[in-house]
Amino acid sequence: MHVGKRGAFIVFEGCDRSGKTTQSRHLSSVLTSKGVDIKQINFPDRTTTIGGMINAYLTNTQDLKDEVIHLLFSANRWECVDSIKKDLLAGTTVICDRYSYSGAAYSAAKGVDFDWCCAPDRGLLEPDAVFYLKANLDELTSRGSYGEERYEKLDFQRKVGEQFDRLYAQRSSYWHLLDASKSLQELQDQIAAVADGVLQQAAEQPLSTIK
Ligand code: 2DT
Repeated sequence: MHVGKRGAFIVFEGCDRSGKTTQSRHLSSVLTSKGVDIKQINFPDRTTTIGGMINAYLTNTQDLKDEVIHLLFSANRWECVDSIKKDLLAGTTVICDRYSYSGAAYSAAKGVDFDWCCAPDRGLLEPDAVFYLKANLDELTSRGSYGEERYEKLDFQRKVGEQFDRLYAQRSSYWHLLDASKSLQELQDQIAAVADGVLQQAAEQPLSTIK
C-alpha cells in the first residue's frame, strides 16, 4: 500500500477564452520544474465514446436535448473518477481544465434548473482548489471573435459568467477568484503563490466528494 502523501486536485474554471488552458498548462510546468509529479487533464475528455458524442454536439454535428447533453458531460467525468483517484492517492497532483462547475454553469445558463444540474455530479471527487478566471466579456471579445463551437457566443457567455459567479459565492472557501484581464505574468504569480499552500494542505487531508 502507498503510504506517501496524496497529490492535490486543482481545477481551472471560467468562460470560454478566459485563459484557463494557458494558466493550467503554465502551473503544470512550474510545479513539474519544482519536482512535483503532475498529470494534466481536461473535460470534456473527447477521446472516450461518450466524449465523441459530446464532440459531435459541440461541433453542431448533432443536436441533443439540454438534459441529455448535461448527463453526458457528467458521465464523461464519472468515467474518469477512478483514474483521477488512483493518481491522487499515488501522490500525483492532477490539474484539470474545466470540471463539474462548467457542467452546472453552461446548462443552468440555458435555463435548466440549477439544483438539477448539480445533482448528477454528487459523489465525484471534490477539488482541493478551483481557480476561477473571471472574465470581463467586453475585454475578451477584444482578443478576437469567438470560434465556431456551439457555446461561443457573447450573450450566452454572459449568462455562463453569472452562473459561475453563483457557484463561486457558494464555494468561496476553496475557490480562488482571479481577474482574467490581468497580465499573464500577474496571473501566473498569483496562481503559483496559492498553489504551494494548496499542495501542502491537500497532503494532510483525505479526499472528499461533492455533496
Ligand atoms: P472546451 O472548449 O474547454 O473543450 O469546452 N462544457 C464543458 C459544458 O457545457 N459542460 C461541461 O460539463 C463541460 C466540462 C464548455 C467545450 C465546451 O463544453 C462546455 C465549453
